[in-house]
Amino acid sequence: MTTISILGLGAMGTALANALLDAGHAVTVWNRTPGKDEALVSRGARRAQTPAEAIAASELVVICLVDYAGVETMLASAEKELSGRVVANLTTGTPKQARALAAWVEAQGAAYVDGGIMAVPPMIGTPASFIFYSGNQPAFERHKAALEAFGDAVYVGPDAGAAPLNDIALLGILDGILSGYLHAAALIRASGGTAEGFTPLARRWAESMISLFPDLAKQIDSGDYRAEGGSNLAMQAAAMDQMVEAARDEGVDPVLIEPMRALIHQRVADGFGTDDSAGVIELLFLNGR
Ligand code: FVH
Repeated sequence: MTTISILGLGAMGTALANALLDAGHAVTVWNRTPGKDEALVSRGARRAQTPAEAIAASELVVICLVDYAGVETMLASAEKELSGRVVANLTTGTPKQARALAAWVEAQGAAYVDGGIMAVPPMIGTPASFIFYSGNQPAFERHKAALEAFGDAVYVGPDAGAAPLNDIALLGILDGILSGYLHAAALIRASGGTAEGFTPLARRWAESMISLFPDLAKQIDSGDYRAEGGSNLAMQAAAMDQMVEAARDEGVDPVLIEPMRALIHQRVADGFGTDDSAGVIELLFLNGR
């Protein structure tokens, strides 16, 4: 069993620390505001008074604060203790922030691994939880078994920015699904139905649409969006006009579906009306594909 320090005992940091204790590791904890460590200490965790003390206690240092600004300030206060440690930073951030922090941490003589947590606190340590990791691969491999106490550890490459990139990509899918479901449920509620009654059908539809991802991926990677017997964009532009009109008729603001409608119309206006909808992706690349 490894000795591991956890810095940041919010909802997520506390769940991570509990998962390590469940797995039998020796755990040292630190949190900026005192008092959040009581339950963990009563389970056997050791309390550190400062970030420097927590970092000095273990080779593997797991950080989970609310943002990178906090992480940077905290690590700067413990600069001297970093040499020889492995910093696994599971704080949500951007790829750019992760790369800059990785360079700084490695310049202090420590190894940097970034993490993107694809779970909410109650899921940590269950089979439903997975975490993207990127950055220093030897350091990741050395501590992979311990990190798996949190959930499946998925390494996505040596670029420290790769974990947050995958994290925000999947969060984009979450937002899309949530937007679609809220729009649909608003329509059902506004016309007297219940979200609960409608949800089994919504789920069936969502599952069959998700099964289209591999076909969409082939089109996106090849850049060949021809609709062969499928659903062309000109037809979809007309259908989206009806969806927007129907929403207003039923007393629902179409704000969540308007952006996609605008993109589909743009793609048709650009001369791609006979293509499939995956071609809309070409309008998203700010610097070319
Ligand atoms: N909770 C969730 O559902 C999501 C799931 C996916 C991943 N996120 C990310 O995890 C990071 C931490 O989230 P959290 O849920 O633990 O957040 P809080 O419960 O609000 O706790 C925040 C902790 O951060 C500490 N903190 C904030 N600023 C500083 C700072 N300048 N210096 C030191 N520590 C700081 C805060 O300390 P305190 O307020 O208790 O003193 C908490 O320990 C986050 O990136 C999510 O996006 C969670």
